[in-house]
Amino acid sequence: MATRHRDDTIVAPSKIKPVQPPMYKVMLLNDDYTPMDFVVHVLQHFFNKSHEQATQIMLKVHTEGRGVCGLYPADIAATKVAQVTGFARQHQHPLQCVMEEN
Ligand code: TYC
Repeated sequence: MATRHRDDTIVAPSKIKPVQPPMYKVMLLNDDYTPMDFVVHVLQHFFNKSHEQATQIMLKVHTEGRGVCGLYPADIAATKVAQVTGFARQHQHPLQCVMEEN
């Protein structure tokens, strides 16, 4: 619908469709050494999951090999990957966090 401004300027509706940025899945990969409670903590702290959601995702990764933690634009996904990887290495865990175009 056209918008009439206070000075009577009429602005036609834009025909430009907003382009959605490409989204990336941030995923955790399973390994044999990272403690389960550490993975649950990571999911709560970096991906804002409840303890219950985090536990479900952790168990999915543990049994299926990988699991999605969230869907983000490229720059935010890359930041999550770097933060999780850095946090895991600080604690001497081999946990792998990767991103993949959706
Ligand atoms: N497999 C690990 C264990 O048995 C737990 C684990 C879950 C590790 C998820 C990584 O992304 C992961 N301690």
